[in-house]
Amino acid sequence: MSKNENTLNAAPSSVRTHIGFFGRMNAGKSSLINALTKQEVSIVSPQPGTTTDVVKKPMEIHGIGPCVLVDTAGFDDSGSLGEKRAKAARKATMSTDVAVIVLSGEESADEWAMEKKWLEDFEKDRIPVILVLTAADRRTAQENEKTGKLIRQRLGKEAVTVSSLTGEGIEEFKNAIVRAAQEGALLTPERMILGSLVKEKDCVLLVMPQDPQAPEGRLILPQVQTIREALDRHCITLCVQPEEMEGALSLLKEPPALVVCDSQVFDYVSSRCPAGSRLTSFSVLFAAWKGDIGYYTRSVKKIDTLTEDSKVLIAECCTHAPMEEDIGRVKIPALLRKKAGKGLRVDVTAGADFPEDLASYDLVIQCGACMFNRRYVCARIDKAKEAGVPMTNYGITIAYLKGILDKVDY
Ligand SMILES: Nc1nc2c(ncn2[C@@H]2O[C@H](COP(=O)(O)OP(=O)(O)OP(=O)(O)O)[C@@H](O)[C@H]2O)c(=O)[nH]1
Ligand code: SF4
Ligand SMILES: [Mg+2]
Repeated sequence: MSKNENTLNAAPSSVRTHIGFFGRMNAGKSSLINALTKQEVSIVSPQPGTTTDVVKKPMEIHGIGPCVLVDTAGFDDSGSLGEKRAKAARKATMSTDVAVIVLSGEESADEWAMEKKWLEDFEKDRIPVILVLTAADRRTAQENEKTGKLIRQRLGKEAVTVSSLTGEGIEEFKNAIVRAAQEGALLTPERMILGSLVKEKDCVLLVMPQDPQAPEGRLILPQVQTIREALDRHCITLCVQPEEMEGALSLLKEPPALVVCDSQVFDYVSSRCPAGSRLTSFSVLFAAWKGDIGYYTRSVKKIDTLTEDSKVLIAECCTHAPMEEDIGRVKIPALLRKKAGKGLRVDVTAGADFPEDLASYDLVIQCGACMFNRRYVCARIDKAKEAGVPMTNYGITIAYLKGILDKVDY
């Protein structure tokens, strides 16, 4: 988490539009970000390969709202270190909502072959792309027009011509970002966290244990986001710890429209949930909000056919995951082994490392991905689908193993 996000007021990264800047070394990616933000976000130099790691800059763009600008290393970076950097740039595409491909114009020698491939890959993933022809100040107006025409012919798409040095075209580029973000939102409409489970004036009871594992002095992000959405949607929003659940219910004239709880206390809450209330868990809500709930619920049935010879991958998005560590590394493996046998192999990955060779797994179980955006989780799901591997997540797995999945609404 960046320092900027670490304040209570900043929008979390998971809800920000991620705008990724891609292109060859020295194309002018970092300069373009600096020109857009009017700040020294990334180091710029004439030396190819200056940006060696992904650099993220949270900012607000009028018309989009909170977003993150993601600078990457050149995708043509070669040599063993270079390949690593190019791979990191490729990884950054997983969370990209809007892709900017920066062209210096010098790639015309090989007719923008690399850019064309990247453009096609983004389009295949339904990610809106903006082509930017930069360094306009280095060419005459006529030359810019000629290069723009060649790009259009070769890539089948108009480029915005800019100069990061003089600021020419930057405003037009900003407008192109706003249009692309809106286009992206239309291509993959997001449901709200509470989906269609509630309407205005409904009562929502949130059961949230604040045990020693909970962070000191604050609520975890899924809880904060759900409370905020329930308030925005003008629901009557009650928050309790499990011990106070029955007390809260006894104060109400009618059962709440919806009860949302933490997956650890599902049994407890489910046994006390009034018949007239819908019941769900934060993890299930976030699975539906962030991922492909249909694929998750179909995939979870794979658990029934796991044996001692099977291999399961537990995939956590963070390297530091105090809340979920216990669930992913201890609880779920224990529950699976109880069902499939002690020999069941369970691998755990943490952070951005999502194995390339998913095909060797019988099932992938993803964490709640609370810190990550929908695009990132969907990119992981697409990889699993491509490899023909079932993939589900923590909340769905626990609900299924406890036999309560059919009692859960989403
Ligand atoms: N004249 C001019 N020079 C530019 C422009 N944009 C970038 N440059 C120069 O091009 C060189 C490379 O710019 P960077 O922004 O570092 O390029 P990059 O794509 O981030 O490069 P890597 O991080 O090495 O992959 C620098 O010397 C910049 O000053 C521009 O619009 N006009
Ligand atoms: S659910 Fe995933 S993203 Fe959220 S804290 Fe745990 S490991 Fe990180
Ligand atoms: Mg750079």
